Amino acid sequence: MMENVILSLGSNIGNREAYINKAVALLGNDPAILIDKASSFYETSPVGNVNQRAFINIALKIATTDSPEDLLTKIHQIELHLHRTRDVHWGPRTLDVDIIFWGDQKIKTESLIIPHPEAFNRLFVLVPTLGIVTPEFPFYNQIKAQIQKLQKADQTIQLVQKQTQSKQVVESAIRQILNAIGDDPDRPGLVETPDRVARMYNEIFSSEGLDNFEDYKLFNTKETDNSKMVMVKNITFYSMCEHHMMPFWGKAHIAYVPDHGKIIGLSKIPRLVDFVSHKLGLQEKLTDDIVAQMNRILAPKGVAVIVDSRHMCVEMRGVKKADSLTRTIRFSGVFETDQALRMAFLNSIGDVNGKTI
Ligand code: PH2
Ligand code: MG
Ligand code: MG
Repeated sequence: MMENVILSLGSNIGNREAYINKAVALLGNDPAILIDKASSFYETSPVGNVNQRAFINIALKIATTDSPEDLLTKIHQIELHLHRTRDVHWGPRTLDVDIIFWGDQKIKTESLIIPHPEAFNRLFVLVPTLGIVTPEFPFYNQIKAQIQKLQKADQTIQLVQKQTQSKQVVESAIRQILNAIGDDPDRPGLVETPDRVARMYNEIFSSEGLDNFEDYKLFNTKETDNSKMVMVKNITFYSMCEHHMMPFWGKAHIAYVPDHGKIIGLSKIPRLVDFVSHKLGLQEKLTDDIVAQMNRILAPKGVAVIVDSRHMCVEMRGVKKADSLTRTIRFSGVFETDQALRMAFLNSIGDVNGKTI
């Protein structure tokens, strides 16, 4: 039987909103889970005796055909996938998902107590929950009464205007910049510019606050030839430099030598390049990031990366060296030790001496 299940999600490490959005997306992707309603986002003071950053909390109403135990297993997988660690009890976490209510049922298993035993002591659970349940919900009155009581306690909870908030901040900042450079943000050509820039930033900085590339699939192949190099070259990227917030763009060439037959879907390598470029950075950092992510995901025998890039901050301002090219090269593992392999990589880019863009 389908029950209305209430989950509480919390995050207080890194890009908190992004972790929560990602968790909601992962839950929603599961064929046995239907997301019925998500609450607003709330910034909440940390409850418990650990000195830590404020949390972002939301409540989620889902319908599921899973048993509570099966849902809990899936939740743990999602937490793990989003780098949840359990070092400090009640300590900071990238993501915590708790099952709060399961319809009006009382459930006790080895790993679960529902309703969540702390639910009625936590404003960060009750306030978001009240926003997504109707008065028919079995615990509605109890939730409401308890919120009244707890509001006198020392827990703080503040509504975050999700999305609109950061977008509005960017828009008003762009208006200020337009004014400051001596233009008029209200003239016809500029009235829609702040909105456009804010939407563009949302797109080109979509990886801000996210440390790890997650959108990949690995395959295990029969280990036939371990020295085989896999290479994807000419991957176009566009990024923004952190010194001037000006574009740098070019091509990345990436090779790796698999270990134990572990390989990654080829289309995921360009996606990885998109991931590392969609944040403020530097070409050096972007190159290192590609190597680090490849090593983390695949633990291959070695990785080779060449990035060739043009930098607006060099060409359009300052020294104004149009057409200059910056090349960064990083080798790890067998590419460091095996000169023949290194040469094979350089030769197969098709351009050892000159530029590739
Ligand atoms: N989670 C905890 C401990 N303390 N405090 C807030 N504000 N939000 C949380 O999600 C939270 C907490 C343990 O799960
Ligand atoms: Mg919790
Ligand atoms: Mg938990």
